Amino acid sequence: MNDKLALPVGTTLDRFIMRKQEDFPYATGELSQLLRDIALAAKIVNREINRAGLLDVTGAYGNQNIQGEDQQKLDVIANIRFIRALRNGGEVCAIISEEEENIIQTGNIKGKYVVAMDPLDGSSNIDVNVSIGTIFSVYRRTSDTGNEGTLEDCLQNGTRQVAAGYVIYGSSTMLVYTTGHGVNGFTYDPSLGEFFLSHPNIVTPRTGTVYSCNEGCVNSFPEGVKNYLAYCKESSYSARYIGSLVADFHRNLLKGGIYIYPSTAKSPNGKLRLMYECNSLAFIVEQAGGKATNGSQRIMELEPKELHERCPLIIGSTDMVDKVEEFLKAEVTV
Ligand code: AHM
Ligand code: MG
Repeated sequence: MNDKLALPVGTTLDRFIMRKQEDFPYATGELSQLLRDIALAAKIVNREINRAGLLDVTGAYGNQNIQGEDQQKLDVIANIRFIRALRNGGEVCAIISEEEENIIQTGNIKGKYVVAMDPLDGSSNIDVNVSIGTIFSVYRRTSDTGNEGTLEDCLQNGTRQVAAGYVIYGSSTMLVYTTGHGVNGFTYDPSLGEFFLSHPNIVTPRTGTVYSCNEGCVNSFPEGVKNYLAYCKESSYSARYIGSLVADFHRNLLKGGIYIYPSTAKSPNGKLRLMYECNSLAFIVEQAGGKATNGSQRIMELEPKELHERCPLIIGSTDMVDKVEEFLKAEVTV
């Protein structure tokens, strides 16, 4: 037999999840099912995004979310798709979403998990064919099963995540996730309708030469961040800012670099949301050997007080994040 005529297509996400489950003798398969539900929704959202320009689903929806931001039609569509997949899957009792003011009860009172998500991040890039993403975190509920999910179930700190991941809808679509045992990335093959393992065991470089932030707001950045940016320029680093967190994060994760969204005059607590964006990416970056802080505290140890709370985010290669913290400390002690 000449195997070279038909090379293997590789490991599918489903098979990978199943194999990983076998590593845990008491695993019941519920988390595996949940991850598969997310992958299914991601495929559907990927289809909607690919056809967006043809289906009149670009542009504003004509509504604002709880944060007063204009919702795009695709924000709303992605929100519906993920909620529906998780509700149908049955493993999740409650969902919190950047697009919804309150906890979404799925009706699956026996579900052991809650999910926090930003169904479509990078809204300003939706209409212009620039990469956008989905971000999610999974927590085990703390209340007893048999009842609806509670606020306490949803407001756990990032160290309690049992899984986290993102989907990047880019030049190719990828799903990257962790369950606390390293980070693995899967690339979507649209012709087969499957995600395949393409980036096993992602380890982020310890340092890098790329910094990502919205420098248009630099005048209201904290002094320590301004000083770090001056240091980046003196060091001839490259600036790369897509304005889609998932895309900027993904590039820096693979190549080394740092993403910074600090406090600004417009957003005194930063713009990004602790529960929907920061915790999930913090878990992933740490699992890949990187670091995430709000400037003085580890993101995953922040105790959330409300669903839609924001925090400054400094995330990426460990040495670079350490350097920003040094500059911020120097600012405080001067
Ligand atoms: P969104 O959740 O409303 O899409 O906002 C989050 C996005 C991030 O993806 C991105 O990094 C950031 O907002 C860009 O903000 P800015 O335009 O202020 O630089
Ligand atoms: Mg977002």
